[in-house]
Amino acid sequence: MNAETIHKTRPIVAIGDVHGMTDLLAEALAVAEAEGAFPVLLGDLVDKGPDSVGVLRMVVPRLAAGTMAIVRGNHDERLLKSLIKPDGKKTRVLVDLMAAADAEELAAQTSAVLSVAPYWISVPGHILVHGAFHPEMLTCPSRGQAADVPRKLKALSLYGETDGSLNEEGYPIRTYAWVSRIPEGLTVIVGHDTRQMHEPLVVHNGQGGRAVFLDTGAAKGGRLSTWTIPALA
Ligand SMILES: [Mn+2]
Repeated sequence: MNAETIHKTRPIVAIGDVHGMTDLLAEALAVAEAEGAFPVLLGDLVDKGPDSVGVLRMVVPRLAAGTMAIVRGNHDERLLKSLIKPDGKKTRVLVDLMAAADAEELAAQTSAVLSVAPYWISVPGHILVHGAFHPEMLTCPSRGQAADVPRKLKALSLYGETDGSLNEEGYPIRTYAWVSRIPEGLTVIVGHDTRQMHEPLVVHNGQGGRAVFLDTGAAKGGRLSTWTIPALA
C-alpha cells in the first residue's frame, strides 16, 4: 500500500530533513508509532550529521517493507547516483557505507528503494515535496518511471526554486515565488531549506494556500520537526 491509500484510514506524520541524525529520527518514529501514524520523510536522509549509515539502516528496510515512505531530496539523489554510477567522489556517507561489513547488501538495498522513491506525494489537501511546489504536481504522476517526470518538476522537487544567481559562498540563492502559486485549500510541506531553527515556518499566501517549511536544522543543533496530517476517514 502506498501513502495515498494508507492516508484514507491513518494519519500521516511528515518528518523533516534527517541528515544523519539517527537518534532524532528514532524519537520521531516512536511518536508516529504511538499515534498510529504513517511516517513520510521529506528527504535528505544523509550527509551533514554524524550517522548517515545508521539512518539508512533504520529507513531502508521500512521503505522496502512499505511501513514508511520518502520523497527524494537532493542529498538522496546524489547518494543514489553515486551508488548506481560511481564517479570517484568519495562523500562521507559513501566511505562509511563501503566500510560496513554488509556494504554490498546495504548499498544494493539503498539504491533499490531510492530509485523508486517519488519526487512528491500528493494526498487530498496536501503535497509533500523536498524542495518546492509547482501546480503541475497536482496532476502529473510523480512515481513509477522517474523518466516520466518533467525535468522542471524534478529540479524544483530536489533543489527548490532559484533565480540562477549565486551568493558569496557560490551557492544558488533560493527564491519563494512558488509559495504564491499554492491554490486555495492546499498545504505544501517542504524540507530542504532551514527557514527557522526551532519551529516550522508557516507562510500563508493571499489566496488561501500555505507552505510549511519543516526543516528546522536537525543537523545544525536545531530540531527534527514533524507535521501531522489527519486521516481522511
Ligand atoms: Mn536538500
